[in-house]
Amino acid sequence: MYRGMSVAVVVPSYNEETQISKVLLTMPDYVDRIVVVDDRSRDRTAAIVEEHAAGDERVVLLRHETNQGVGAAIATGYKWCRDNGVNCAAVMAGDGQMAPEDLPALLDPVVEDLCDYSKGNRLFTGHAWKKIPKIRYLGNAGLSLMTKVSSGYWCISDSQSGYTVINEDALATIDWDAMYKRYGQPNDLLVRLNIENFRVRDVPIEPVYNVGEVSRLKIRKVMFTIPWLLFKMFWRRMGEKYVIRDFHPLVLCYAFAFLLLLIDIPVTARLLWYALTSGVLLSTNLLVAMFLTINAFITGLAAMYMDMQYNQHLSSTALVKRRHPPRPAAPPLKG
Ligand SMILES: Nc1nc2c(ncn2[C@@H]2O[C@H](COP(=O)(O)OP(=O)(O)OP(=O)(O)O)[C@@H](O)[C@H]2O)c(=O)[nH]1
Ligand SMILES: [Mg+2]
Repeated sequence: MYRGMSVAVVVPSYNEETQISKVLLTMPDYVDRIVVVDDRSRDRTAAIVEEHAAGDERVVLLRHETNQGVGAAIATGYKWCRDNGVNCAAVMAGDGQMAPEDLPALLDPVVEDLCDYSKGNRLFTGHAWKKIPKIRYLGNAGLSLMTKVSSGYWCISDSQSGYTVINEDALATIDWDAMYKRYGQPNDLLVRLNIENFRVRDVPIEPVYNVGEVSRLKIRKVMFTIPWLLFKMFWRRMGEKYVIRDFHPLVLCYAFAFLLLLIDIPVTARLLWYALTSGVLLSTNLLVAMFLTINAFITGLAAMYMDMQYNQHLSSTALVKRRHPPRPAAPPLKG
């Protein structure tokens, strides 16, 4: 129990035989359940977890029959938490890159009902640039920017951080089977949370690297798959939030800006082609390209501004409490 709330930590694990013991042994005492999801590891991960479970009754081992990806492993853990009456579910990777000392700071805003989902942000610390491998830092910064646009959580960054805490309301609401199954899971979840108007907060945490972890993240792959996921989820959010559940003209502005951009690309390409191959600057073509670019830019900015205003209360640092009736004391966990 942490401040009167039951806490489970979901630990997605794939081939973590060298790391998993440390994660389990350093788990704070106030954690009620440690839900390790073995994603069909080919090494001794599951056997090691079973050994720990024999001596620590908090450890629950769930096993996937086939490897499904980190997002799917988290979804399995979340469903267990939802079905077993957990109040707050944290995620800590099985590779030991999440410092247990940071967990109270992530739990506090959720326990105090200041937000529904808190996530670690490794970019706040002054030494993030030195501690995080450069290519990861830059990739993360780019994806964070795209995730702001896609998710509507404009005050949130370090979108790739997997150190998070979610409350029971959100656990019960999100369709975990539909969540993205691989590395884009944190991005996908942020968009889903925004569609449901859940409050999200960033909490500064320490970046942890070189603790024996082996990252299987392939940058060349995720630099295409995650932006594509974000693009699709963006339009889904627009449709769900501003057309189906509510209406806001910002969706028209975004659609118009996108359409203008689509026309602008071949027009500008034609202009450049003529300029480079024959040295001729086609004046009508130039005017049309300028008109399209400026209008797409202004309309896009206006849409962003309206989206920011609409969602500000959901990720502002001055989050307000929801007016829930007082919570009853947490019942004993089922699992
Ligand atoms: N790569 C990978 N990890 C998985 C899978 N299923 C579960 N995991 C776990 O997901 C966690 C995160 O995976 P990592 O590959 O370290 O990715 P990351 O920590 O987000 O990224 P890095 O900053 O590169 O370490 C680890 O605890 C893995 O054991 C899977 O199918 N593939
Ligand atoms: Mg890792």
